[in-house]
Amino acid sequence: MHKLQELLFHNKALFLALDHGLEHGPKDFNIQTIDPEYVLNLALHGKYNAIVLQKGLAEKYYENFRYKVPLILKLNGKTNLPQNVLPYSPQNCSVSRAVKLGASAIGYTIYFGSPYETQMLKEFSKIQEEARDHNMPVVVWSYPRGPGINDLDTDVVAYGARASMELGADIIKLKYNRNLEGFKWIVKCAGKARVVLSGGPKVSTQEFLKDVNDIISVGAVGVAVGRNVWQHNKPLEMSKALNEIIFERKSVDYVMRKYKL
Ligand code: FBP
Repeated sequence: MHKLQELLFHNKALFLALDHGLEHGPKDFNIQTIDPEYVLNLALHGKYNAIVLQKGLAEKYYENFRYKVPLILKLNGKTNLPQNVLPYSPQNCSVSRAVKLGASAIGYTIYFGSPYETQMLKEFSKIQEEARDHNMPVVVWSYPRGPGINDLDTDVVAYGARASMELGADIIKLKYNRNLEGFKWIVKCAGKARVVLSGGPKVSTQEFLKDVNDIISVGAVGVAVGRNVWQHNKPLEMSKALNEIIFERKSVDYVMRKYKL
């Protein structure tokens, strides 16, 4: 059984996200992480369930990792240049292209509550059905966003989780507002879809590992993380620590001591 399919049975997930060049621009990277091969090697040696890439990175860098690290191909994306702050993330790749590139799952961001929601839901419904035809899991970046939306309000996050599940997501990537009771409800709202934490901007090691540990304790299956790992000064140790917290349920104190984080 494929590693990513396995996760749907074992309920544990550790994904490494590398789509920031498009979403945020190269400012998130340093001289090492600007090289996608460096981050792909981290995904391999850090034993991630999958790497998240946009089409162009997959075309140019994924071939050597194809049978080693499963790929979640992101099918939409946008820049955050000042003129482009509108919450619409257009599709830039098809499911059949994702299959050709060796993807094991596809990813799509939905900005629930955005003035472009209708357009995005139309795109997504087609993608979701095509993914079903190819037997590929569907990962939704559930990011409520737009005028008047507080994307960290528990009810708003829960609405996004429920809507994603009802629209056919298998895995839902969402933000955590550090309200653990609220997160328990969010996981319930996602039903049989699995919930993974979206990493967010870099915070202290202890804060991040605690967040991961907390959300797992209330039913999330893991994390889809980018900056909190590859911006860390010990990214491999951080990956090992995450592995032990998620897959072995080791404590935060234990892994921090073990890996000198
Ligand atoms: P991080 O762990 O670095 O936050 O990555 C998760 C992610 O969803 C990326 O996949 C994506 O590029 C980025 O965050 C989008 O974040 P935002 O839209 O909040 O700027």
